[in-house]
Amino acid sequence: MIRKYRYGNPFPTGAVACEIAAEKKEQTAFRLNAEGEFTLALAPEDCVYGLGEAVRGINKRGWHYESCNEDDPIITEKRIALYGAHNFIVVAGKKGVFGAFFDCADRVLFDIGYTDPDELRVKAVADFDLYIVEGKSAVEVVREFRKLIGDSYIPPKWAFGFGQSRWGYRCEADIREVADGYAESDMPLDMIYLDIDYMDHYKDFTVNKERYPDLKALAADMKKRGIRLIPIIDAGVKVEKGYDIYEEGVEKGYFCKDAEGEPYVVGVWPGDSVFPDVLNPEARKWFGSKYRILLDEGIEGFWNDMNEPSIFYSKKRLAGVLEKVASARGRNMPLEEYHGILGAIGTLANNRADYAEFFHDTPNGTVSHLSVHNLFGCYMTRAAAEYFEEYQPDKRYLLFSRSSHIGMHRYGGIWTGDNASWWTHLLLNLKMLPSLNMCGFLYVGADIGGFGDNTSEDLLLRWTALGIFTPLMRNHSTLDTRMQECFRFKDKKTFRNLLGIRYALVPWLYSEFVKSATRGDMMFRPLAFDFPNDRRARTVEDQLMVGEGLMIAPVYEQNAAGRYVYLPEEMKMIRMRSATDYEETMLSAGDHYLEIPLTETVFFLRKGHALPLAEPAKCVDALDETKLRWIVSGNAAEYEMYVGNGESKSELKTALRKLKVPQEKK
Ligand code: MIG
Repeated sequence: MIRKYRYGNPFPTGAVACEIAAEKKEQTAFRLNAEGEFTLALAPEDCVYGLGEAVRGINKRGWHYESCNEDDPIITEKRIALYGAHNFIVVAGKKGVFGAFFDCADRVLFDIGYTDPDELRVKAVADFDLYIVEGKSAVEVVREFRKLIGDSYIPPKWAFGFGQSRWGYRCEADIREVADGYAESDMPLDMIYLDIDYMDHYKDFTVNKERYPDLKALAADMKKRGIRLIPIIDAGVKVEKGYDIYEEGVEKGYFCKDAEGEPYVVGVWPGDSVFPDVLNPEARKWFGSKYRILLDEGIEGFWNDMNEPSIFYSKKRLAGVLEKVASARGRNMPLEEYHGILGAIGTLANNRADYAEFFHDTPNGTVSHLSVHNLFGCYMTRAAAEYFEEYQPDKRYLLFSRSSHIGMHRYGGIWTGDNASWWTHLLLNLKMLPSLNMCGFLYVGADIGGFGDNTSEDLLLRWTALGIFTPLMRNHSTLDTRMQECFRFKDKKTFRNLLGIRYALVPWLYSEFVKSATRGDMMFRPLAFDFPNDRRARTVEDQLMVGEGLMIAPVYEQNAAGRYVYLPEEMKMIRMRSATDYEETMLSAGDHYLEIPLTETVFFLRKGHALPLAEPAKCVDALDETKLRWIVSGNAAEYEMYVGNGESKSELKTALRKLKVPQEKK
């Protein structure tokens, strides 16, 4: 059951897929306090879940959050906002369970027992719709909510393979080195990502001909080897005379404009840049159609970046700072002034005052960017998805974005941005998964091994062992860090085995993904969602339920020989050295200390469930889903599997099979 309440005259975000009428009389569990906050008393046992991409726990209690999409690569516990605006929470506890979605284009503040440990406070800074979602369980509440926001994006099946990325691959030879490195080490690979250096001077939809003389031939050659090239697209379009996309956009008025109606210029990777006005349907259509330029080169997937949108500086603000610096030249500068200059430089990037300086032409009139800031990444990704739909209605493309808003889950996935090679970020990766799924984002993953800073072999091994289970499985790192491709490390055998396990699991992962997407389920769930009456399960922050009946408990600490795992009930433990070399052991309910060496992956299967395993292959297209081995836990009769090559949308209508499962091996 969902009830809608309207407060004021909100800007339509597009988050909701089916319109429902607003209630006349307000009747929610919240109270409105003098500060305009919606408050709710929290009992000690109440848990608050949700908020998608955010720092800290699976249970969000004890901190405050703000949806205010921001590009800041230092992701620590002190952050209150990351790249996405996912304003949905589920409160579960003493008085039952319900969900609340604050559908607001502007910022929403969530104080979840931070100011007052026993109180939840939510405040939207602009007009909004509030949806109250009821259901018997958290799983049911999420299902209802997902009906409201519409079906999640389903990528092609090959996107469930493994991808290698790095900001710093310079040219075709580097790409070939990566492909060869994986092939020679007998490790599978489905995607190599092209970061901003493939472009000509960071110009969207161009290719640097010196670095990539023939992208089309390279893409075709790679595809023969089972590898797709996935280029990045940035939000900022270079200001340059003669650059067709810039000139066309200016002529048609498709870029965001300043108060005088001139294209608003900021500095991002290409230097002076302008933003396509993706909230203007015509401009959105136009920008989306540009992806065609790369589709024509044989490209089948993209990642959208810098779309908070990120601003390094605005022209105006930079001019002011440069003036200050110039005026200090040759003078004995007082230290206060020096600090003032440093401070001013520090406020150049992503300054909210700059977001107030430009405007969008929307069907609802001209609006300040500031008031719809959180929608930009969502609408940029929507631009691409809507074009793909128009161009090849039945084909599935890979598409994911850094910035997002609920609603974008229908158009693409997300990766969780600039993490670092820190053990704490391995755990954060795990914690974000259920929260993202609640908000509709199913095709998700983090930069495995860590984006910033130097990884270590053990961190990459442990992280890859978690990544095996995430739909988007990509190893990505930044400039000037240690090279991070699996084949560059000493224990190649274990990397090969880990990737082999991933590929063996692809038929299962894909099936669980599609089922979750089409049924409104979460692929990753907190233990408490599957075991609502288990008090202990509510406190588990480092294990997750995955798909039907599986549980993961990765090792996330350096030099740990293993870890404690909590089993809410008797389960089968699967200890894998490789996709074909594993042991199955029943474990009783309760706490177990398990030794888990770097060379092993351990997971658990509830009784009554079966897990199909394919023979590992060098890429997803080469997997043979007719030859399956089964791991069976207890009495399981059948398994619902989605078969097929997963390239078309229509295929899904006839791809569901009920497979008979063999008897459990004892
Ligand atoms: O300012 O394209 O999060 O994945 O490698 C940095 C370069 C821009 C940020 C993305 C990251 C990507 C990087 N980008």
